[in-house]
Amino acid sequence: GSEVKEIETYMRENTSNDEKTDLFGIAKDKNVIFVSVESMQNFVLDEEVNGKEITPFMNDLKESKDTIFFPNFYHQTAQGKTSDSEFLVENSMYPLPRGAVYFTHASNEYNSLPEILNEEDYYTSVYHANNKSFWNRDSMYGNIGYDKFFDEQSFEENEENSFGWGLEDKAFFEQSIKYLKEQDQPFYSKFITLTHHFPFELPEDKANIDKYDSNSRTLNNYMPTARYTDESLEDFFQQLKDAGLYEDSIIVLMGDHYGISDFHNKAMSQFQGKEIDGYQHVQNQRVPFMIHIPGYDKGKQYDKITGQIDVKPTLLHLMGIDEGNDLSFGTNMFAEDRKDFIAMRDGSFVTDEYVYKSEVCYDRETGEPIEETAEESPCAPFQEKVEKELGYSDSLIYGDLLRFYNFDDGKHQTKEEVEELEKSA
Ligand code: GP9
Ligand code: MN
Repeated sequence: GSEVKEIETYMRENTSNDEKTDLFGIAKDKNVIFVSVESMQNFVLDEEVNGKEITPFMNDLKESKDTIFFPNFYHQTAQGKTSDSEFLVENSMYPLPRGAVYFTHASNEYNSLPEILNEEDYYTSVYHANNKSFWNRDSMYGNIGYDKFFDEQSFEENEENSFGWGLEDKAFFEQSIKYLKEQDQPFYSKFITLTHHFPFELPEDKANIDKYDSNSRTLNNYMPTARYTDESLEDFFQQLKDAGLYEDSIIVLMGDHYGISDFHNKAMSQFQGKEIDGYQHVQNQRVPFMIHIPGYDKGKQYDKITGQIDVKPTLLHLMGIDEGNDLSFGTNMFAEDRKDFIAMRDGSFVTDEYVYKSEVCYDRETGEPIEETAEESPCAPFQEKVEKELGYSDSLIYGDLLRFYNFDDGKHQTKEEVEELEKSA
């Protein structure tokens, strides 16, 4: 009881989201189409292989007058990979330091995005052409209130349209439209792509750019599959227009996590033309995050630091839904007054001025390590805050502490009261 009180107080003081900006409610009553783009990292944006753009569609989309783009948006996932990114977005809590929270704590009490949206009369669904129990999604989705999961059984796979992990993204989007059209509106629908996944294999006749040429087969393969998925997104936008769904929707694109690990640093350093030290490693954890609002016309790029932890309060803000008694570790990306760090699950972090990784504090602007002096490192105060926040998130999950907090009235419940409620339910 007292622990959840302490954590709630911390969240109210450091990560509350009641500031209203001009964008509050801009997506009110619109459909939200959220696309989780498998393994997509920012380092391919605006880059080429043999004179051909890797991601021409996303390159244009981020510059569109109808798009808000956050180039300094970081993934914050750990071993739970895609499922960790889903957990971050749905709950604005951190995934666990070990294991996948989707497996280990799927029946906890949460106040997840789909549950909040259901109360606001949204229809909520997930589209993903994989086995429904992968990452224990079927259990978790049921617990956090999705109305429907269109898993691989909703799709038709054949020799032509599947390889590697299964149904290819182009067929996945194309086949989804018929279901999407039938959904009650407004809806919140999450799409999880799959083709651009390790080991990034693609039949040659589906590749429209060359592989990269380095000592890493993985990085080499990464380029044509990134291009393939970029093309599938372009097709999807067109399909949404053709189906008459585009105008009444906002479309959010987010990379779920890195696809290129540190094993490929040599090849990455060749591609990026710089050494991959701790600083560059952290910078490479940036993944695409764009909010496309048809007809918005005031699109721009926000350079501030943001992360997956911030997505839930940001979406609720755009949808015009008050924070009320909700709790989150993230802060609305549009707010002036925001928490001043983005924490990674391994304890590294980014602030306006610093990047911290493996006990080195780097100047964020120059990428140079800050000279050791007798004085305390400027990263030290942030290090403490990051540890505290990650620890609080872990405590909530390990102890299933949100059971003791009533999201309807913001009051705390004793163990006895919770047991009474559970009995009567
Ligand atoms: C599997 C897909 C990929 O369903 O989400 O999982 P990942 O390996 O990226 O976590
Ligand atoms: Mn993934």
